[in-house]
Amino acid sequence: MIKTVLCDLLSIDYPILQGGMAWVATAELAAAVSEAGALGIIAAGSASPETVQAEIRKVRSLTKRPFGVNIGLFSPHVDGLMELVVAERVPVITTGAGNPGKYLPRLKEAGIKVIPVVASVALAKRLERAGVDALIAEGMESGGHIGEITTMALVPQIVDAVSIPVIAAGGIADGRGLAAALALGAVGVQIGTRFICASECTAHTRYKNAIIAAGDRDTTVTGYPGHYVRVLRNKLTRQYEELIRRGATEEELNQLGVNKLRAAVVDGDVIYGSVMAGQSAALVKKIEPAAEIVCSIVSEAEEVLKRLGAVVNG
Ligand code: TUI
Repeated sequence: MIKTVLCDLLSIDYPILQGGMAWVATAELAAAVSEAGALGIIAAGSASPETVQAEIRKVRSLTKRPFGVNIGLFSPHVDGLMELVVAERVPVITTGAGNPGKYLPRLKEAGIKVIPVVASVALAKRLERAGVDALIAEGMESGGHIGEITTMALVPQIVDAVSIPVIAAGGIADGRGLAAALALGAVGVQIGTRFICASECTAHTRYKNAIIAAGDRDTTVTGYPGHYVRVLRNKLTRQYEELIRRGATEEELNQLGVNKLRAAVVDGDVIYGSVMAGQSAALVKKIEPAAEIVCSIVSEAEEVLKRLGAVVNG
């Protein structure tokens, strides 16, 4: 049994959070992950507060266990979403792609656990001072919007810089990754890509199959400093590279990405859509229930840690 302070902090059985992936992390996936004893998370993405409220109520109809909501600071609805999680008494929120500092007093007053994703030591220190409950240190192996430091290098630096619990993310898909994260000083992991391939995840089957088919070199990073996005290579990424060669402006590059994540996740357009996935895609082998993903990660991590214990003692 792997229990850490994260299990007590969030009232969960296993120290695993499901990534808050826009369009992918719906009520169905979040409820299945929470039912399995990890923390399921609904991603607000760019949805309206009304839409997210319906998702929160759906999760509550599917599970009595704790769950979270992920709010990206890029959302045009960020103020309304923060009000919504307070009104709905959501137990946990994670944030991404920015600094949630100005919302913290209101969230803490409402008793919400706040766990921002950070990609740098500087922001980790600032948010610890501002009073967040824990941090997700996300390496550039992750899918979607990423920073510039790898998980292996970032996690121990953030662990050394703060006294609050640190959760590792980026490149983790199995029990070996969980064991490694614990070795780096993290108290748990956030996993995105593997949960896309959960049976309960409503993402299009072509999206899931693209992840399963991916090999070690099949992701690429598009964007420009401050706006890097990791996706599976396809015709969209080749069009993007062509625009870069022609010296396109940031505005033209952004234009190419508009609505492309939805096209991939909802319509299954894995050719011209934005198939966000982490480097761990190559570790994902099949579509299976969220409970089996959680159980196999935990039991594999237990085996790895036992084996490593024997290496030291034997
Ligand atoms: O947020 C993510 N991953 C995402 S969001 C997303 S939707 C989107 N699509 C296209 C463009 C932009 C967004 C897809 N994937 N992960 C969490 C994360 N946060 N990764 C990196 C960061 C981050 C970066 C800078 C967090 C804070 C930060 O701080 C900047 C500052 O204000 O200091």
